[in-house]
Amino acid sequence: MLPIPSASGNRGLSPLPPGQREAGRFHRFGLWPYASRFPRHVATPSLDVVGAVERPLQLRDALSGLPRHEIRCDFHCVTTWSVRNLRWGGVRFVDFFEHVVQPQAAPAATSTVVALRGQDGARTGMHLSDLLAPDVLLADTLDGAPLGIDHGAPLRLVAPAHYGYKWAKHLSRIEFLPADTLYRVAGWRFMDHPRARVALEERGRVVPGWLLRYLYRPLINPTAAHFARSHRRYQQR
Ligand SMILES: Nc1nc2c(c(=O)[nH]1)N[C@H]1C(S)=C(S)[C@@H](COP(=O)(O)O)O[C@H]1N2
Ligand SMILES: [Mo]
Repeated sequence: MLPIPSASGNRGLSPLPPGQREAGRFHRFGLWPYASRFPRHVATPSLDVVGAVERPLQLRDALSGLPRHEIRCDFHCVTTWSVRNLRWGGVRFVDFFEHVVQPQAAPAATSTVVALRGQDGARTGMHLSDLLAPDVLLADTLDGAPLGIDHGAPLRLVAPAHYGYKWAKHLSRIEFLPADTLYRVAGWRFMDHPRARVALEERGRVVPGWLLRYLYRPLINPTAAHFARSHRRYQQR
């Protein structure tokens, strides 16, 4: 298991990024409607690779055969709460891309945007160049244990330099798109910045990041409570 240094820093080493505050716990979180949508397949991290590729893939176990890594990093939700020093395990996206996607699927060279979709139907997208950063993981463990339903089982993206809404949970499909394609997003488009870099406070489109801080903060407690309630109901089924 190879540790990867993270740009986002660990406890005590760096101040929180602009506008962020440390939360007491790692909430289950997201857009309201997704609170009660849960993945159907949790046994293995299966993943479809589609879009501008020569050969679409339906992988039963996306991480198999690839080198495993661990990373310690902070998590920053766009609504301004952060948790520090989480330990994620999985496979680097860049390794998955170079050893599986490129040889098997052969994505078009013009495809520089990747749409990410979860089993719950949540959608976002990232620049391929951001996904290829050395600290981006396809993660299946958190703090040494298998990823739970609350934090994205069976597979989620971990992208330390980007806001939490890019960390697709229950990841089930990645779609290669030409650079100028508008991928579908969960929620309203203004809420999804194409890069969403935490250090630059790219919280959303059009509306400046510092202003979104104040619009989002009142939503944190009710949203976290709603997600926790839905999760409890799911566990009691
Ligand atoms: N599939 C899926 N991925 C998702 C979401 C979601 O609702 N569904 N919410 C996003 C948002 S807005 C945040 S802040 C983080 C929250 O991750 P957590 O629930 O592990 O804290 O997941 C992101 N990834
Ligand atoms: Mo979020």
